[in-house]
Amino acid sequence: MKRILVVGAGGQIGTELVPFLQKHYGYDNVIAADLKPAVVERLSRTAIAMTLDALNEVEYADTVRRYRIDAIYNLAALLSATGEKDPQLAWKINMGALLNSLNIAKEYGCALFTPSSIGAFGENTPHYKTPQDTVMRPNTMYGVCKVSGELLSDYYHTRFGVDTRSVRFPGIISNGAMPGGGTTDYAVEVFYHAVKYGKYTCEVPENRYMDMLYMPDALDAMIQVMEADPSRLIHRNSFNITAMSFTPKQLFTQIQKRIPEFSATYNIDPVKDQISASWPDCLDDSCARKEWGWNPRWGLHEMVDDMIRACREKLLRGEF
Ligand code: AKB
Repeated sequence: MKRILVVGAGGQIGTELVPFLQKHYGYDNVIAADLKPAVVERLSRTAIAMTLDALNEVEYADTVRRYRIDAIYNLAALLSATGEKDPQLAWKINMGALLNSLNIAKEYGCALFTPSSIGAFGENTPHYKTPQDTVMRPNTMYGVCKVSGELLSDYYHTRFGVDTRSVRFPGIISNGAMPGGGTTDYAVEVFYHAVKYGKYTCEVPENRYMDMLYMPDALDAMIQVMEADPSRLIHRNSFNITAMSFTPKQLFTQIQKRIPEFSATYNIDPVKDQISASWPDCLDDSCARKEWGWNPRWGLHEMVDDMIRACREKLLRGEF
């Protein structure tokens, strides 16, 4: 059985990826690592957990050696809006964690998954049905890191034979840990606000389309791409994937249908406005479908039903 290390395990994706991997590979075969001791304390209630700074190559390599790790999921990163507040820090963390992961994967023969993003695209990219292989000239530091990361990961595969694989995540909607610092965060926050307060102020323009994915599909995607038959992979870093594309207004209309008292207002954040305007409206994910069988199960309506149900349950339990 494979042994997996999840780096940055306490974030939005890691919090749900760790139990998902445990179900797939066994509890003892999944190690959850995060920078923050308080987060590691939380993770350790349900997983083998440890403190790890992904920028410390010696400590990182030592962990991989000690636990005889076969595959790394490198989730350590600052997201798009936070990245614009301190671009140099975003480069340091996002590229530093990736470069260490690549070198350690090369040294110890590990497979490596590092998510890319719709943020890898930019204003000059075709926005409708954005092709798998197209213009990539992002104008955010997050996007610059994602494109650089895709190129580096492909380079380590062709030059050194490292088994690097990745998907370009759209906004991920989930009800485990909150996202933080992303442009697509509104699509998660709104559910908590709708259930608790019946209102929400959105920082993204009402008619701005962006691709989205519900967490169960994001989890499936990560395992599926990592377990895919390598002989079928024409691409590696990174695959377009999507399950739905909607505007804030369209999402809020669906919430209103289920919570009639809900109302939304807008207070546009200029940074999120500019970032979201430069991203695709909807991706073409046909290569992922063809090369490793990507086939999302959750659309807008099922996702909205499930998010409202989950947030109501959390509210009843006093969790927010
Ligand atoms: C963000 O909004 O920065 C992320 C992403 C789409 O990569 N959720």
